[in-house]
Amino acid sequence: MKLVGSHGSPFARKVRVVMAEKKIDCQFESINVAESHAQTQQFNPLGKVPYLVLDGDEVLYDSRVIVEYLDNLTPVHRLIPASGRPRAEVKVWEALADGMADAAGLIRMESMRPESQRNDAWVAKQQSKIDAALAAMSARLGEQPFCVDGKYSLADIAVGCALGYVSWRFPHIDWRTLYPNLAALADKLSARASFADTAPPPA
Ligand SMILES: N[C@@H](CCC(=O)N[C@@H](CS)C(=O)NCC(=O)O)C(=O)O
Repeated sequence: MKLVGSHGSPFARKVRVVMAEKKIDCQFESINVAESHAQTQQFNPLGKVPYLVLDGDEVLYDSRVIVEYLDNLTPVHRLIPASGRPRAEVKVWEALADGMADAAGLIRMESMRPESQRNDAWVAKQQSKIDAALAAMSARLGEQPFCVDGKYSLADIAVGCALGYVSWRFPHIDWRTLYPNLAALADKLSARASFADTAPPPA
C-alpha cells in the first residue's frame, strides 16, 4: 500500500496517525498538492489528497473512507466503535474536525491568491465556521479526558489533526486560551508518538 498526501495536510495526518496507532506499515509519498493537480486527478477525480493506493492498484479516497478501511484491516487498537450511538458520535466528531480543517484550508488557499482577487466576506464566513467549530468542540468535550466515552478514538485523532493545522497555519487564532479543555486534549495527543512523528513541518 502507498499513501499519497502532503506533510501539511491535516487529512493525510489523520490517516498517518491511524496507521501508526494500528501498527500498519505503509509507504508515504508527500507531494506538492498545488503543483500536482493533474497527477492527483488521475487517482482521485476530485484532485485531493490523501489517497491510498492498494496492492493491486485500486485507489481509496477520501480520508474518512481510508481510516474506516484501515480500522477494519486489523483488530489491533480499534479506533471506530462497531455500531450504535458511540459509532455515530465518533463520526460526528470527525465531521466537525474535518469541517474545521476544510474551512481553514480554504482560507489558506484564498490567502495565496493575489490580494486584489481575495474575497474578504467569503474569508470571514470560513473564519466563522472555525470559530463555531472550536466552540462546539469545547462544549462537547466538557471535562471528559477524550471525546467519546472517555476512550481514545478516531474522534480524538481527527480533532488533534484539525487543531494542529489551525495552530500551524493560523497561530494568531488563540483557541488555547479560549478553550483550555481543548488545549489539554491537544497536549495529551501531542505526547503520543503517532502525533509527534506526523507533526507538520516548521511553518
Ligand atoms: N474530504 C477530503 C478533504 C481532502 C482535502 O481537502 N485535501 C486538500 C489538502 S489538505 C487538497 O488536496 N486540496 C487540493 C484541492 O482541493 O484541489 C478528505 O478527507 O480526504
